[in-house]
Formats: sequence, structure tokens, C-alpha cells
Amino acid sequence: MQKIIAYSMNYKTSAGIALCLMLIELIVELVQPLIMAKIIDGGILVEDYSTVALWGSVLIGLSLLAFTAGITNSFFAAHFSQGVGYDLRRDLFAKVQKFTHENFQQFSTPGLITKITNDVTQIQSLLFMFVRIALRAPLFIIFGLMMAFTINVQLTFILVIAVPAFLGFLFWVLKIGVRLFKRVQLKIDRLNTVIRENLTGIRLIKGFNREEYESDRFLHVNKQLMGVNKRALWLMEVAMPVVMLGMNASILLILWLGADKLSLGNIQAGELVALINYATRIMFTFGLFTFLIMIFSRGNASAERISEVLDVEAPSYLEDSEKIQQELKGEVRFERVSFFHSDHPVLHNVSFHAQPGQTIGLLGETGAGKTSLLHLIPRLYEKHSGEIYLDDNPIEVFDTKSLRKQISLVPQDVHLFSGSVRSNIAWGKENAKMSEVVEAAKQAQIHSFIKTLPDGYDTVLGQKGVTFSGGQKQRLSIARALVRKPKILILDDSTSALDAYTEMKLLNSLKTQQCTVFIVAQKISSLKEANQILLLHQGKLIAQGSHEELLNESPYYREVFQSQREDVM
Ligand code: M5T
Ligand code: MG
Repeated sequence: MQKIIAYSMNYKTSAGIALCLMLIELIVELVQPLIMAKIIDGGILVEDYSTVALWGSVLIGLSLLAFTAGITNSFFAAHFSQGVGYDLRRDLFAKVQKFTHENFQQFSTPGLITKITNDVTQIQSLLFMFVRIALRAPLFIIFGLMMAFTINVQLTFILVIAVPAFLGFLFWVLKIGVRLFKRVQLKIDRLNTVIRENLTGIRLIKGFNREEYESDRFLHVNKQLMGVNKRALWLMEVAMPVVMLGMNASILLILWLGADKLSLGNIQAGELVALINYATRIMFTFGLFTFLIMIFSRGNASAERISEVLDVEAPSYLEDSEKIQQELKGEVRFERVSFFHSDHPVLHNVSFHAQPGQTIGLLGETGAGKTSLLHLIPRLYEKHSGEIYLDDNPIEVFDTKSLRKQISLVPQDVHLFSGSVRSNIAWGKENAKMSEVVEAAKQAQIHSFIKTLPDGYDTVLGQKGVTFSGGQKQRLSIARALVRKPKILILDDSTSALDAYTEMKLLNSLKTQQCTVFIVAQKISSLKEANQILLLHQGKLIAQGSHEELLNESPYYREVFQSQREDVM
């Protein structure tokens, strides 16, 4: 909650105005019973109609004032709550963008989505209600009691005992509520996970006839969500009638004792009416309290979840602006580099040297560590020991942003964005010109295909039935990587879906680029032309050299080569 208070301080004027307006509404509500008492005792009962008219008009005037204050309050309350929500979403998003690989492992993706959307909405409702009505509840109870005291001390004692007892009860409910609503948010995370998996894997699900199984999985989570939600709501709903019952009993007691006093002439009828009026209003304020407690429980659970994300410390190496921003030539040198995923060793003492403009092939069985090795170059992972040099400088001295600007990574899992073909390619470089987009598409061997699309480069992905095949997607993401004219290009198994002819044309066009190319491939034919091939086996570099050198020196390489030739024959 502290975080939310800090964010709220940016809107203290709006929040302050809203609170003042709420106070006006409250004061009007508090004096209303007193004026009514005056109308009854000083007007109606003594048949003095000018007093009735006078206090009657004061009552109308005050009601209008409260009405205007209420409307204006909503306006400021909306500005305040929406503003804080906007800031929270902005900062959550910015924080998530700075997350490292390790940070992402800490949070689930659907969980992060729930936090940025639903949890922030809960906070917004909480803040809105807070400046709209929250203070009314406690203040009305306190002032209501004080006013009641001015009317009759003895009778008010009944309320003085009843009210704190019920308040204690409601705080107990609040404690359980926070726990339950935290579970509700966790179930929403789970629901989002299942929906996401179903939507992204829909073809797989249909292909395996697993619709029913998936529906059951979804219904199960949905049911769990309904279960905790119902329990939370039930708790709130039971709390309310319990309090109402108790308060009604207190009012009855006041009436009973009040009637005695009235017959003895110790209290006036109007005063008793005012007293009952305060007691009834306090009772309804308790109703409001229960509602607020529900919103507060939810908001508090959400605030904790949001803070978990905002409290993540961004690694300092990503933010150091004093580091060098020089242009790279493209030389990459690994010296005894080792790397772990958590405690799991992935790379052991890997050393190699790539000259600018060279093509380096990476070969190795699945899980050998190829992707991990390549991700160390743009510092998507941090190495654990050894040194990585770029143009003779240790990688740590470079400003990460400028470093990444000169390295293009085509990840193993192709990712396209919503939008047009053109925007997907131009995404690779800020303000890329159309000519640059076309040039990159030509180099990636995708230009002629784009030309056949209904709207060419302006074709929107996913519309008019335009979807891309695996190989087309790969080439599109290669074009995106080429448009920024990188000094280091990393193709992580990015040509696996291409036919041999297209792949050869692509590799030939890459040779004309002034950049160092790292290329992972399963087929030796894709790597034959590379200046060096790194052969990885269980995280160790077991052989390195050109195709011919490896054929002579490495039995393992020869074996792989033989098996692939047999495949062809
Ligand atoms: C190398 C493990 C993985 C494998 C080894 C990304 C990732 C990997 N690993 C983790 O424990 N946690 C992680 O987050 O690291 O993985 P790789 O570098 O992805 O292997 P590869 O690229 O050679 O394999 P492939 O299948 O892409 O050819 O043991 O479990
Ligand atoms: Mg890989």
C-alpha cells in the first residue's frame, strides 16, 4: 500500500479537492437530522409555520450544495484514480521491459498481464471509492456519535458500546478478505494462463482432438475462481446482515428507553427522532463500511502483487550511461566462458575467435548450449566466468543499448507483431525508409513473395486470410534483422524451414554484408561455407575449424556428416 500512497501523492491536489467536497457532503448529512429536529420541535409541534419555512429552505439549500459537491467530487475522484492507474501501468510496463531472463522466470507471463490490467483496475476502484466515500464512513460514525451525544448522553451510550464492537468484527472480516482476494487474483492468473495456452495452441489442440480435455481444464480453473470469489463475497454478504441485526437491536433499545424518557418529559419528541435518525444513518454507514472493506481487501491484495513487480531491482549494467558507445567492427572473442542457467551448468570453458566479417557456424545436438552461447553476445544472459571481448574490449565496458543496436538477433522462435509486412520489417530500425525495407526483404529472399500479396508491403498480417508459412516467417524476421545493417548477425536456427535452394541464395546474399554472422543449423550443408564451425557437445566446444578441417579432425563431425549424406541419398 505504501507504493500506492506514493503514487497518489502525484495527484494530491485532485485527491485533496475531492476529499474537501466529500467533507461538505458529510457535513450536510450530519446537520440534516438537527434541522429536522428544529422543524419538528420548533415548527410543526408548536404550529409555527414560518420556522418550518425558514429551516425547510435551509434544508433544501444544503441538499443542493451537497448535490453539487457530490458531482464535482466524482470528477476529481475520477481524475485522481485514473491518473494513478495510468502511472502504475506505465511504470509496471517500463519495469517489465527492463526485466532480465532471470526476472521473467520469477513471474509468469499471464500473471504479469493480470497485474498490469486487472490488479491496477482494483487499485483504481479503491482510490476512486476512497476519495468518493471512504472517509465518510469513519467520519460519519465519529461525528454522528458526537452529535448524538449533544442530544442525549445516556441513550448515546448504547451506540458507544455497539459501534466499536461491530467495527472490531468488520476488521476481522477485512483480514480474512485480503487473504481470500489474493487467492482470487491468483486464480485469475491461472485462468489467463489456460486461455493463453488455448488460444496460441488452438491448432495443436484440434489436431490432437483435445478440445474436450482443454475445455475441462478451463472449466476446472473457472470453477475454482468462482469458488474463491463466492467465498469472498459470501463473507462480505454475511458480515453485512450481522451488523445490521446488531444495529437494529441497538436502535430498538434506544426507542424503548427513549419512550420512557419521553413519557417522563426528559427528552423531546424531535430529539428522539434525531437520535434515531443518527443511529439509523450510522447503521447504513456500516453497510457502506462492509462494501468498502471488500474493495479495500481486493485493492490491498492487488497492491501487494503490483509492488512485487515494481520492487524488482533492474541490473545496474543495463543502465550505465558512462560506458562506451563505439561502433563495432564485429570481432568476437570468447575466452574460457562458462555459463549456468540457475544452478544448471550449460557452457564450460568455451573459447573461440571470430574475425570481423566472418561466418561462424554452430553445430551440436539439441540442448548443447547453442542458443545460450549466442544470447551472451547481446548480453541477454550474463556469463558466469571467463571473458567475452568485442573488438578487444571486454563486453562489460559497452553501453548495452548501443551494443544491442549493432547486433541483430533472429531468435529460434519466430515472433511477428500485429501490423503490416512493412511495419514488421521496419520494426528492426527506427525510422527505416521504404527503400531500406525493400533492400532487406530482397536480401532475406522474401521480396518476391511479398510482391504477390494482395496489398504488397502494406498487407496486414492475419487479415484477408494472409498467414505466413514457417519459412516465410523466418525470412521475414531475417529481413527485420538485416534492415538495421548490423555488425553482428545471429541466426539461431533461422533457416531450418527453408528449402535448400532458397537457403543457399540467402547465405550467398549474407556474404555481401559487412557483418560477422553466427549461424546455428542442424544441416551441415548450411554451414559448409562458414569460415569456422563450432561443434558443441553438452556445453563443451569439442571441435572447431572449417568444414574440411573438421572432416579430417573430428570423428563426431564425420559421423554427423555421414548420417546426413545418407539421408540425402
Ligand atoms: C542449453 C538449459 C536447457 C539445456 C541447456 C533457455 C534455457 C535453457 N536451459 C535452462 O536450464 N534454462 C533456460 O532458460 O540449457 O539450452 P540451449 O542453449 O537452449 O540449447 P540449444 O540451443 O543448443 O538447443 P536447441 O534445442 O535449440 O538445438 O539443457 O535445458
Ligand atoms: Mg537453441
